[in-house]
This record gives sequence, structure tokens and C-alpha cells, in this order.
Amino acid sequence: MQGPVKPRKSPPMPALRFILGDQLSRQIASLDGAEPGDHILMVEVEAEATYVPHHAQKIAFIFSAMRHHAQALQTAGFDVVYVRIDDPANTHSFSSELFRAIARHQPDRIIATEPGEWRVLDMMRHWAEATGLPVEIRQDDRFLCTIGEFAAWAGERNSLRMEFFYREMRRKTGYLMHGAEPEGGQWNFDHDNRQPLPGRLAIPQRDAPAPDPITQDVLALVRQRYSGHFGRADNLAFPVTRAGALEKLADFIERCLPDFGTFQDAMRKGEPFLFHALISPVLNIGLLNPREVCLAAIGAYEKGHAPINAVEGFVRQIIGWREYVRGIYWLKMPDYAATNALKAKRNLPAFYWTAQTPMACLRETIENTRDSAYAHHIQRLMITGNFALLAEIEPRQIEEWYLAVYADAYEWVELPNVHGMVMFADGGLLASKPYAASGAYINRMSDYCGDCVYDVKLKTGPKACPFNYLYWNFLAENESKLAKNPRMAMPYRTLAKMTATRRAEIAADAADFLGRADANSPPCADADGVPVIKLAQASA
Ligand code: FAD
Ligand code: DLZ
Ligand code: SF4
Repeated sequence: MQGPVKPRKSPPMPALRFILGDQLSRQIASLDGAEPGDHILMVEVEAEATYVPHHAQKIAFIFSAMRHHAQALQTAGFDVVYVRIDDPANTHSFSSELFRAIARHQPDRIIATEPGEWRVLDMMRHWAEATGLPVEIRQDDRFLCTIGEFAAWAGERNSLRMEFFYREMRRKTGYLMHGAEPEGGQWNFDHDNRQPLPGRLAIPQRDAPAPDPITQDVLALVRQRYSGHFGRADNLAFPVTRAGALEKLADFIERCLPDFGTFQDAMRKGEPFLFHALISPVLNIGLLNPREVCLAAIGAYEKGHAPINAVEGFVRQIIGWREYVRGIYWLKMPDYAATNALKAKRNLPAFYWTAQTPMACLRETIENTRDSAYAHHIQRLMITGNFALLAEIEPRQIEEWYLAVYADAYEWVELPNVHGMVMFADGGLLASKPYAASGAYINRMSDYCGDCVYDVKLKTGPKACPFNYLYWNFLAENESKLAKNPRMAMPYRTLAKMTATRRAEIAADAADFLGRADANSPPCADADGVPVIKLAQASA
């Protein structure tokens, strides 16, 4: 986009164009057709910083990226109205700041782009009535599949599995296609992936960008204003400008993509990033576009720099999973969030906020999360997610945790992943079976167990790995809901062969462990569902 276009003979009344903190693309739909005189509204507000207790680095990342983007828009000639969090006149919500801007700038209409969260769309739907102005909410064309297209695909299908959606997206985009046939003769190369890391394999080290003065100011502000939040705003692991994001992408393609597929599911102590792209935070706020990301990876394949299993696996995450979870979110919200198919109701243990647990895998994952507002996919799924599933944490509480602690978390992407993929709370709409696993899986895919006070080989007793008895306890407790699932047939056959004594030992160990976790687990929201911000977040 070139900035405001030349004035027409009789200029229209100015529009107010609202840009949210995760809409930081020059090509965002709400800037389309911007005229001189239009005002671009961007606001830092307390309501967004605290609707869940966001990680301090997530707040700093968004504020810094917003300030950089506002500066870039101003340089390009846009008239940006930017409200800072410490502006004494700030009224601290999207709606109240919109009303204040309307009073100051007297626009004749409001233009916005679809937000990433249902609660914000609900808010926007009241703007026309509240302001008396026309409100245009434009489609977010940063995504490759519109909400309407996904709904049409879902149609009357019985099964909404990602794999079928993904093939449609391959055909639609033409990515990794030879006419109607998939590149390499297969749609999916996962059988070549998912290998554990060989002990001596060197991992590329990833540098955090040095904070410029804007980021330094924001970090200081966040340290002072959000000191009770999880994590410390001492640096940011992610770039806050488009140029920085492009550099990050190029670095990933050059040094990590070739091994991305093979070691996608591996975990290693002291290595929070492995061969992952680290682009979700910048992708989700609009500093990168999913199309350019895929084309960069496909370009590396065409040059022979990266193999098909890596590139297909990567493209699948972007045009498959990422688009698919967004489609599911908008197809099923708002009712989706309220389901709880397994009726899980335990409070989130306090160690999710403190990392103070003797379980080495959980401690490492939560410490990684605390240190950089990031954990890679398999840590999210098979460590913190698997534990929440097996411990039968109330979905709303664990969802709030994921939404708060990751720099890339917005409800459109967090909720289907946590509610559907991890917690099976949608009863199998998204995943064909729960991703439940015992310690053996974690031991195979990581080196965490070597350092743990628990013994991954022991199934019961005080030294046994808690994932072992929690796994069988979960299956036993949910037998009536899961045993008929054909994909669960094998573990249920094993459970059926266990003696009553064995089952009693498992139940007793699980009850003892979970009882101790409960004793130390404050709820994450008060009785009215309002998030409790200052949980025990001490150990940063
Ligand atoms: P890579 O592993 O390098 O993958 C490349 C890209 O693929 C990611 O940047 C992301 O854009 C996309 N991607 C991969 N898997 C998924 C997926 N399951 N859903 C959507 N996009 C995907 N991703 C978020 O962006 N925000 C979230 O809030 C979020 N919450 C998650 C919660 C749970 C419980 C799980 C299991 C996954 C979650 N994910 C989320 C997906 C995934 O874990 C992250 O996208 C990924 O870890 C980001 O790191 P990366 O950029 O290094 O990803
Ligand atoms: C996450 C976030 C935070 C912490 N703060 C702001 C903010 O002050 N201003 C803003 O425009 N956006 C912020 N965001 C991102 C919004 O929460 C996000 O745009 C909505 O959830 C819709 O996806
Ligand atoms: Fe985690 Fe169990 Fe391994 Fe300890 S032994 S690191 S709790 S899987």
C-alpha cells in the first residue's frame, strides 16, 4: 500500500479507521482506500492488557510493535491517532476510546477489520447503535480461507478433520502441487518426521533482537505497570517490526527449515526453540503474511535447500492447521467455549504460574514459557497440555492460562488448540481422540526424564512418574465416554486386562498426587469469572 491516495475533487467526510494490536499490516483491509483526512485509530488499553493476565513480554511485544507500526504509518503519510497506555485521558477500552476519538475527530463512518476474538466482534457489533455512525467491518484477507469459505467447506460434513481441509487448501493455493497431484506423490510426509533428537546434534542458536529505544521504553513501562504479571519484561524474544520479522523468517529458512520436519516433535533440556520457526507472534499480529511464509519455504525446497518432509510439514502447519483452527473457532463460537465433554473440573495447579514442581518436563516447559512467552508445539501439546488433560483441569482455567502466557495467543488460535486438541472438551470435533500419553512418550521424545526426581519406568508408588498413573487413571475415569472410540481400543484393552488391585493402586496414587496439587491451586478466576491477575507468580 502506498499511503493515502490523491484527494478527489469533492473529498468525502473523513473515516475513522480502527487498527487493533494484532492488525499491524500495511495491507490490512481497514486501510484499503484510505483518503487524506481519514484518521487511523490505535489504542493501548488496560482492558486488553488485563482481560487475562497476559505475560509481561506479550504486553511489551504488542505495545512496542503497535508503536513501531504507528510510526511507519505516519512516515507513509497516514494521520494516526495513537493513545498510549499512560495517557491520563485514556479511558482504557476499545469502545470507550472509539467514542472519545469520534468526539474529537467527527468522522462520518467507522471502518474496522474482523477481529481475532469473538468478544471483540461482539463489542464491534454494538458500535453502530452506540455511535449513530455506519460501521463497516471488513473481511480479514490476511487469511487464505475466509470464515464463509470455511463454513461452506464444513457444510453438512459429519467429519471436520484437518487433513481433508488441508488438501482443499493445497488445491486452492497450488502450493506444492503438480496440477492435481501433490508434490512428491503424497499429501503428508509425517511418517518421515517425529524423530527424537540424536544426542550430539547441534541446535542453531537463536538471538533475541536488541531492543531499540521504543522497545526499551515499553519494557520499562511494562515492568512498572504490570509487575504482578507472569514473566519479566527484561527483553523480547521476537522482532517488533516488519523488517525484523522478515529477517527472522529468512534465518529460519536458512538454518532451521531443513531439519524442521524430522525433529518437529522432539524436546531437549535447555533448548527452547530447536528447529521451530518462532514466527507465530509476528505472523499473528500481521508483521508477516502466511502466503509469503509458505512461498519462502517452497522456494527453499525448489532450490534443493530443504527436503519435502520439512517443507510439506511446515506448509501444512500454516495453510492447514492455522487456517483450520480459525475456521473451527468462527464456525462454532460462542457456544464452542462453553462445552466440557469430559466434565473436567479441577483447578489449575499453582505451579503453572510458578514453575515450582519436581516434574522436570513440566518445570522446563513452564520455565521456557516464563522466560520468553514461547514454548514449542510439542511442549504445549504433550507436556502442559497432556498434564491438564490427564489431571482433568477445568477447560476454562487452562484456556485462560494459554491465552495469557504465549506471545502468539489470541482466542481464534488458542481456543481450538486447547479446548479441542488438548482438552477434548468439544467431544472430538477437532481431534479424533484425546492426545493422552504416559511418561514413556515424553521419555522417547526428550531428555527431560534423566534429571527428574521421578522414575519414568515406574508405574505406581511414590517414585513413579506421575504421567504414568495419571494416564491410566484418566482412561479409567473416562471409560464411559471414551472406550467406544475405535482409536482408543488398544489402551482400553490393556486397561481391561489390569487386575482390580492394579487399578486400585493407580487410583490411589492419582488421588494422592492430585490432592497435593489441589492443596496448592488457587482458582484463576473469581466466582464471577473475572480473572485473578496477581496469582502466585513468584519464581521469575
Ligand atoms: P512452528 O512449529 O515453527 O510452526 C510454524 C507455524 O505453523 C507456526 O508459527 C504457526 O503459525 C503454525 N502452526 C503450527 N501448529 C499450529 C496449530 N496447531 N494451530 C495454529 N497454527 C499452527 N499457536 C498460536 O499461534 N497461538 C496460540 O495461542 C497457540 N496455542 C496453542 C496451544 C496448544 C495447547 C497447542 C498444542 C498449540 C498451540 N498453538 C498456538 C500452535 C503452535 O504450538 C504454535 O503456533 C507454535 O508453537 C508457534 O511456534 P513457531 O512459530 O515456532 O511454530
Ligand atoms: C493482546 C493485546 C494487548 C495486550 N493489548 C492491546 C492493546 O492495548 N491494544 C490493542 O489494540 N490490542 C491489544 N492486544 C490485542 C487485542 O487483544 C486483539 O486485537 C484482540 O484480542 C482481537 O484479536
Ligand atoms: Fe516428566 Fe515423568 Fe519424565 Fe519426570 S519422569 S520428566 S514427570 S515424564
